[in-house]
Amino acid sequence: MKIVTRISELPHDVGTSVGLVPTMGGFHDGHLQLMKTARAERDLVVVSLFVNPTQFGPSEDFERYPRDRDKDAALAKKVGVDILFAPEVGEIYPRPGTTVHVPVVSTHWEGASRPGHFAGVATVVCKLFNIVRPEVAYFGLKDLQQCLVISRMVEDLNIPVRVSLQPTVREADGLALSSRNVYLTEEERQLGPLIFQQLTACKQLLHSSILTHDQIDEALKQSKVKLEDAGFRVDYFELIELATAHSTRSTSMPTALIAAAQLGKTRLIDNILL
Ligand code: PAJ
Repeated sequence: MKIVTRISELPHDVGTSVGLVPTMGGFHDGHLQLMKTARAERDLVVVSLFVNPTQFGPSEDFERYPRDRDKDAALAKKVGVDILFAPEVGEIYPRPGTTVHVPVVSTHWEGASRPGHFAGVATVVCKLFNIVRPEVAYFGLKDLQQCLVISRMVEDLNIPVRVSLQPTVREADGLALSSRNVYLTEEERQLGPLIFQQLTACKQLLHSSILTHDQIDEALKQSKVKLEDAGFRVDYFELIELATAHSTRSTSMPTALIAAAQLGKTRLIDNILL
């Protein structure tokens, strides 16, 4: 595996089918599963490792975000990654520049709680697509709204990349793997799986019979209350339609239940497709 920090050092016009896995490091099995899938499907696998400053708010964890390039490089090498692209901030952002704003799917949820977050994500991912020029780019459904934002950007801007969305990798008890799980205390770690339990319970309820709008409202509220009672500060627990990432009370089109909650100092997000 080659570690590359300069855009100019990346191979050009390799003529093979390139797979890109964009990441911010702190690799866990969720990241590694994306790399393994890319490895199985593509000739050349490029993983980007870049803690992107533009997607962090001023009071967020950019400075303390887990960074261990050597450890990440060893893990990536083990799963057969060809190139680890780990640029410095100045390589990606040599000056304040053009930004990408994705409408509709960016506005609510993570977009509302973290102003500017999705513009930062869309801008860096658009740049990575143009820098690496992959045939396929792999993303995890763990960050469902991010998947919707990137898919919409690719469609709207006619970017010649296929976006491949991969299932969420979980701990045995249901907690979605996340680089931020390292922030959880032991007690918080025990509580963590309750988010996925509530998402699953709510999904079962929605599938068990045709519910009225009021009954769906009530089911969402109950899940929220259960999480709050356990000690979470719930940001949202919602039913959304995938086309717009806006709330819905109908399950006749593709939808998902999405949740975000603060546990101590850590913000956890999760979702389940219906
Ligand atoms: P990061 O949080 O490092 O995640 C990199 C990729 O791993 C994303 O596609 C994310 O959805 C996926 N991922 C994280 N946890 C996962 C899990 N438990 N199961 C499956 N996939 C998982 O997401 C980002 O970085 C950044 O926003 C990025 C897209 C790299 C732009 O900076």
